[in-house]
Amino acid sequence: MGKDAIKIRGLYAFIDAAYVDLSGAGDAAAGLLSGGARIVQLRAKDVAPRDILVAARAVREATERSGALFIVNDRADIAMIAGADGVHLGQDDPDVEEVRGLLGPEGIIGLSTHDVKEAVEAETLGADYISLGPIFPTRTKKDAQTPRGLTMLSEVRSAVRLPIVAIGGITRENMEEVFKAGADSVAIISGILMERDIKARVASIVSMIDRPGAY
Ligand code: 3NM
Repeated sequence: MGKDAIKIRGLYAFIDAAYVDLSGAGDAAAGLLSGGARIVQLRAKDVAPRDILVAARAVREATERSGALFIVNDRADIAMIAGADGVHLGQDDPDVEEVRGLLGPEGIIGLSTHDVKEAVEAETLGADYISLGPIFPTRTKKDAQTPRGLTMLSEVRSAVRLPIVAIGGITRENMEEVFKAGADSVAIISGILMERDIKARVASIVSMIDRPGAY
């Protein structure tokens, strides 16, 4: 997929091993995609790389079929082997420049940021998008920092041109204010994966985002 076609906006959905049994990753991806998700990240902390790869291949197949973007959390190696569109890095992962050397100019590289300084740095380093979080309190990320709030999101919006994926405690109910504060995209993990019917939840989120004049 060429970079021109990349649109990091709207819903940024997840298959997170903390909520989804990875042996069913392909089915979970199908649920997200049939609900209308266009970006899917595979996030699997504390899972054997071999098992992440099997899941990544299943998610790649499903996302490929529907033309959605597929991003792997942390692992550039697994992203490359599975043919993902890109990788999402944390501040402790190898540098954006080094990973760019592996993925090439077409690979999408996202970087987690937590304040204006990190966001500006990410832009300088050549990231394709940033996440900013946690916006609100979250239980999904064990080592999450203190909530950043909507004011910091607005400050980061003013400081960078990169697409901003807001993350942390975002739900269907509060996402409107997050978009209004300057997010291009909202990452929602537990607010989707803890639902009994993830397809229906995604569909309702996507229809709110896509409605004419939304945000
Ligand atoms: N990263 P939920 S917060 C994966 O602050 C992640 O960078 C964060 O999960 C950050 O939507 C977070 O369930 C967890 O709150 C988001």
